[in-house]
Amino acid sequence: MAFALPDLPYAHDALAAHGMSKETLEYHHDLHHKAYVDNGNKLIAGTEWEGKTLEEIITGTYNATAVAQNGIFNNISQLWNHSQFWEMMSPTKSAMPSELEKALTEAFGSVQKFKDDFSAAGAGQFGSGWAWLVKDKDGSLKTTKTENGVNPLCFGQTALVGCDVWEHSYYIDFRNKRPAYLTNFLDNLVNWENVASRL
Ligand code: MN3
Repeated sequence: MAFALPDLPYAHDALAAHGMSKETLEYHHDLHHKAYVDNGNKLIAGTEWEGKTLEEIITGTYNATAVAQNGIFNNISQLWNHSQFWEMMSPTKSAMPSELEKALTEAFGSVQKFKDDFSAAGAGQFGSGWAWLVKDKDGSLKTTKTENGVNPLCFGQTALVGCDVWEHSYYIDFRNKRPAYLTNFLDNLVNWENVASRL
């Protein structure tokens, strides 16, 4: 069974009032995400990875030395990353569940310090990549940044929330202002109930 492009969990214009336009979601979901799905399916067809789960393919091809495996990793990890990303946002502003607020305060000192660290990770990622809040193997919460399609699964971590900092994710709405895009993501777009459910 080939992988399918998941539908957005909301309408294309549902996030427009919160800083992510219909045009961005049309390009980002319908074209960019779809391309990762189509290319990923094409690349795994007839290989040992056909029929495996996204998670198995991502962890199995991360850091692969063969060029063909790199192509599989890049596309399949981006397929997974974007499927998570849409679920991590909501058109309805949600209050942060208390268990998440408590965990962030314990790990970072305050929710605001977590947001500052997360934004700094995303702004400091040179070129394309992602900013993450992860639960590490020892259970601790950390902010990280990864390049291109690399994600927390590669390091045995759980992705709690991730923000796409490829230019295609923010250039239509924020032009070159990546820090403003990150601040808006944290303040207006994150579905904190989804994040808490990943704890
Ligand atoms: Mn993207």
